[in-house]
Amino acid sequence: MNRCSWDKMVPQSPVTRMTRSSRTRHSDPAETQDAGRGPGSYGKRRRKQTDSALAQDLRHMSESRRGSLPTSKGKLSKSSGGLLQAGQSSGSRSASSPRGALASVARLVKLGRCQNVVVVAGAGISTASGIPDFRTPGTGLYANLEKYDVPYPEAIFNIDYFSNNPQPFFSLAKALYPGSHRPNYIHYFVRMLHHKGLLLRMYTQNIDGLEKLCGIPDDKLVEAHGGFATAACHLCYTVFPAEEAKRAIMNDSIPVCTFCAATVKPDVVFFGEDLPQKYFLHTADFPKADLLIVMGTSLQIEPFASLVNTVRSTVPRLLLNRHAVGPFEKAPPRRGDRMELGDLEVSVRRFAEMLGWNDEIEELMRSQETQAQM
Ligand code: CNA
Repeated sequence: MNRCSWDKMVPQSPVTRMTRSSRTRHSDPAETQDAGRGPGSYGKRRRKQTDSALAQDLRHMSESRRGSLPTSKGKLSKSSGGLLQAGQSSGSRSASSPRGALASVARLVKLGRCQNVVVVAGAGISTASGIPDFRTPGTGLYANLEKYDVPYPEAIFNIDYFSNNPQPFFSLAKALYPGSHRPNYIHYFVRMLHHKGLLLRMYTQNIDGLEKLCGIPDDKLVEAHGGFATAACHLCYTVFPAEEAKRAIMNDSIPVCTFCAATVKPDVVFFGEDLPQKYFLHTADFPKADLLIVMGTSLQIEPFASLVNTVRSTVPRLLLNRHAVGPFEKAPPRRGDRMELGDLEVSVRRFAEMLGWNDEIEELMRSQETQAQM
C-alpha cells in the first residue's frame, strides 16, 4: 500500500492514523468552510436550490418536532425523517409517514439536485452477504472473539499486539479473506449510483472487497482501511506478493518478510497505522458533495468517523443504519439530516423503489452474479 507522511503533505489533516473514537464531539468544519465563502462554483445558487427543496421537508420536520415528547432524560428521541416520541418505532413512523427520510431525499435526487453523492459505509453493508460486523451484539465479531484468545476485542487489529502475536489476526483473516462472499443489493445500489453518474466517491471502511466485486470502479472507491489485495512487511513495509501471503495464512503459517524477516501482513489498516494515500481524496470530495449517504457504520473509528462532519452545513445527510450514530445521535438534528432506521437492505430497497431503480438494480445484480458463477 502506498503510504506517505501525511503530516508533511496534508497539514490540514491532523489525524491520519486509525484510532478508536474518543467520542468527543468535533466542531463542525463545514460551518467554518461555509463562513465567508462567496457564490463560487458550488456557492449560493446551488445552496439556495437545495434549501428551497428542503424547505417543505423542514416544515414537516418542525411540525413533527412540535408533536414529539421529551424522553425521561429530557431529550427528544429521533427517528426516520424527524423526531419521534420515545418508544415509537422508526419502522412504524417511516411506514406511515408520507414524507419520510427516504422519500424526501429521493425527491431531491429525482429533481436532479444530487449530482455529487458521497457514500460513507461500514461493516453493516456486508452483513447481508454473511459477513459479521464488529459491534452488533451477539453476532458481531467483537462478541465472538473468545476463539481468537485476545485480551480485549480491538487487540486483534492493534499493530503492537500483532507485532508480538499475529496469530489471532491471521485466524480472523482466514474468515474475512475475499473469495467466499458475494456483494448484496446494497453494494449494487451504490454501483447504480455510479451507473447514473451521481456517485462522486464511495468511502468504505470494509476490507472484504465486495465493493470492487460488484463493479464499483477503482477511481470511485476509497478503501479507507485497506484490504487484502496487497501485502507488506508490518515493520519495514517491503512489499510482499499478496497471493503468497494468502497461501501462507490459509495454511496456518506465518508469511515472513524477505528483507527483514518480520511478519508480513495484508494491507488492512490497524489501529495506530497510517491510512492509505487515497483516503485524502476526502479533502476535495466532501466539500464538493451535494448529498452524503452514511450506511452500516457505528462511526466509532477515527479519523473516518469525522468525515461525515466535513460536508457543507447545507448538504443533506442521510443515515441508513439500525440505530442512530455519530452526529445523528444529537438532538436537535442538523438542518437536512435524515435517518431511516432499521434493516439496511430493506431501507435501501425501499429507497431504490422510490427512485424507480429497483428493476435495473435487480437486473444488474442478476447478470453480474450469474457471470460470477460461470
Ligand atoms: P461496526 O462498528 O460493527 O458497525 C456496524 C454498524 O452497522 C452498526 O451500527 C450496526 O448496527 C449496523 N448494522 C449492521 N448490520 C446492519 C443491518 N443489516 N442493517 C442495518 N444496520 C446494520 O462496523 P464499522 O464499519 O462502523 O467499524 C469499522 C471497522 C469494522 C472497520 O475497520 C472494518 O475494517 C471493520 N470490519 C469490516 C468488515 C467487512 O469488511 N465486512 C467486517 C467486520 C469489521
